[in-house]
Amino acid sequence: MSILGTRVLRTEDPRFLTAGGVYTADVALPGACHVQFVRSAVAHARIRAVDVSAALQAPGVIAAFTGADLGGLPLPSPVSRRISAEMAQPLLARDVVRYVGEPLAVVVTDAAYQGEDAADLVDVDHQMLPAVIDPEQAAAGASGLLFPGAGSNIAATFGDAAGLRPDLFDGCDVVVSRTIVNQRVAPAPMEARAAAATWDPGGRLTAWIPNQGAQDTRAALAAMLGIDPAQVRVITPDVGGAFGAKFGADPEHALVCWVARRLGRPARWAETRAENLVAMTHGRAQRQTVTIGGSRDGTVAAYRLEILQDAGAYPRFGAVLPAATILMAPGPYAFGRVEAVARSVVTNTTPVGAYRGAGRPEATAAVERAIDLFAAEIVMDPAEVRRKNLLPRFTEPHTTAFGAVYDSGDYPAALAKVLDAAGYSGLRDEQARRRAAGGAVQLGIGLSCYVEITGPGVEAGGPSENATVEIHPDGSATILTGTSPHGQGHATVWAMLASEELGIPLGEITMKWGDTDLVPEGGGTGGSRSLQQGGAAVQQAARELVSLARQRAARQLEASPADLVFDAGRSAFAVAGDPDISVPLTALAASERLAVRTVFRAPGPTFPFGAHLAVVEVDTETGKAVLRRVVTVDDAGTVINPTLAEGQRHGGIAQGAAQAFLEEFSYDADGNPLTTTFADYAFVSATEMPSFELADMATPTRYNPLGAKGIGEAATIGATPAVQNAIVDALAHLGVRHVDMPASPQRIWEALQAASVAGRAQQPQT
Ligand code: MCN
Repeated sequence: MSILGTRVLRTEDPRFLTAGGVYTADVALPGACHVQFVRSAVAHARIRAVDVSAALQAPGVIAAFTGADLGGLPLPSPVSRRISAEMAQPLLARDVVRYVGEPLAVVVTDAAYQGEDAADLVDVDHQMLPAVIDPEQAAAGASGLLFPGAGSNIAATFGDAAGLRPDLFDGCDVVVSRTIVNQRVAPAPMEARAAAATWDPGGRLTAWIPNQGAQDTRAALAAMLGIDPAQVRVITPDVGGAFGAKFGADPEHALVCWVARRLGRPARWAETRAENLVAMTHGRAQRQTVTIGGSRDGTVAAYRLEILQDAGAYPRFGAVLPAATILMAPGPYAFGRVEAVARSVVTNTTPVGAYRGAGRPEATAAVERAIDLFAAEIVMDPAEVRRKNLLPRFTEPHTTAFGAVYDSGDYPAALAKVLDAAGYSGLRDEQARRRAAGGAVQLGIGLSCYVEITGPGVEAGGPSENATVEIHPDGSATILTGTSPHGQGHATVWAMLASEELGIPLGEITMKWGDTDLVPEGGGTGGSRSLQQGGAAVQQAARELVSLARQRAARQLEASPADLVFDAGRSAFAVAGDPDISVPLTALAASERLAVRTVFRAPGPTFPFGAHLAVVEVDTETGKAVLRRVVTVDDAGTVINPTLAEGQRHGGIAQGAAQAFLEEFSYDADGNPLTTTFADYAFVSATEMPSFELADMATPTRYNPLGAKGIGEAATIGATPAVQNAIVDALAHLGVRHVDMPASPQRIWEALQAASVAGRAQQPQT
């Protein structure tokens, strides 16, 4: 029986549950000094002077540095060629600070606590500049420019340069338009950022950094430090979650390395939660205008998405994510005409980066809200509108208007399955009963259908990943992988894949990753790429290893390779028809090193899809929404380990639902962050979540031999609009058409008040 598709428990967990992990802050680095960042307390100001003299007198202080000390370092290059070099973030602010939390000096101490005290003594002389917080105002440029040299606050534009088509909605009976907010959220991994660094006498750096791909982190560090990547070794200790925000390296990581070199002494840093909330990149932060038009029979003829992306103070990955949102704008629908454009603007807020889904949840949120707005306008069941407009099942790749090539899909089946699993008509009956009874607590049912892109790669020839499999004479095996798990369970699944091919027990297989000296190349873990490329590479390496071993076994057994059969049960080759004449892999490994390194290359990304249904109860007197049920179909092709895939779905649903009704990183008009602790940032916990109901569906892809697509982000993408739509649906009979996220009690209450005022205004006057 195959081990693939079975519920193998995570082999990683016994260590985490007993001895505990070894995170960057736990890495022993004798003699290390501690780096404390002095961060801007104001959103936008010209720096007249940074005086570190008082800090230098404080107990334990070894040194203090400001931007002026970093003269020799190159300015980081922009994340994309589209973005003006004027908008680069110096490692320490020089002349201007542009967001609360921007590093402007460092204090180096013997002990970490001394740094916190000493940083308070650094005196910054500011000349305040107007803070630009609202992205619309930023785009208009009326309240000032963040980078006068760039001539505009618009960092990049995307979509058809010719502009919007005036005739897009011609012939539509009904056209609905609305501006909606896909709010800024904090990735909030359990482990905040950290770094530890030391230089050897030959001038080579070793840096321990929690990351999503040591090779990318090495490249980013080398670029910021102005050195050759070969001079950098990155080691990835255990990583306590990343959610997209630990790719590459941040200025803080490079500065820790720079301090270690400057002082000739190992250096380390581990940030606090409050620091993490203001200074790690944020996610989402789009304002979207959706326009949808069609006929009263429910057919959508045209859809337009206009995106205003808040990139934060310095354009990072978030500034270019609208490209992904545009690519996925039409989602799983067969709309006749689609159009999408975007502008990314800089504001005096924390830079925006990738966050679970990275551009795709925004696309799904927009189109799924648009479908519900359209359904409400034509008074049709939103499930019916979706059914009418979904692309029919396809088995050959389908190319969209924006050039995305969907590999395989059956969107109507996913919708049918979720409606069936949830008991949709029964839920609508229950809703009707509650509405008729007129109680305070009303029921809302929300749907979302999605398709997303996983494993996108920019490499010519298709996205790829490498793996090495080695068998040792003692019967154990080692896998080296270019992926970089931080909660996804690759050690378990990669071992399952190798065990299946080689017959080596899981307990005998060790996986290594995240050390650039050991695995110099690799794409890391992001975009839910790992199984379909990294896992496929492990399978390919194991198969190639069996082929190599077959040649050697044939020599030993003096047989023709074709006459040998590999018995994975015994992990041995035997002569066909004569199982007693055999040679085990271990014996072959004893006589000569038995290892294969391979690169798996996929023809392209894959497109997982699904449908989510959320049920909420909303108290129409207090505005409080409670999530009662989430039922999902998340089709990621063939599933290799259902326990891990379901774990990904659980985490994704919770994170996605949290955006809909709880989480928001917010600022006041002056750019002061208002949500810098978990007391203010409504971080989701298990108590806000019901048990999730997961229905199975698997439409394999032909883009890898596993048939697997990604599952790491899918549920985050599906859950947000389903929950938001459910909240609006609970209030629909009271005249509410939309509630922005997070649908807090206040927002819900305000929407109800506005609807009731509007309703009264429409009543005939007596
Ligand atoms: N899997 C499977 N069958 C499939 C697809 C996946 O059994 N058809 C399994 C894989 O073997 C793997 C897991 O599910 O164990 C996720 O695989 P995959 O979909 O390939 O995604 P990645 O491993 O590349 O994970 C990346 C994804 C991303 S992009 C974010 S963001 C995210 C996420 O994973 N961040 C996470 N999940 C996270 N989970 C944790 N605990 N922490 C994070 O920071």
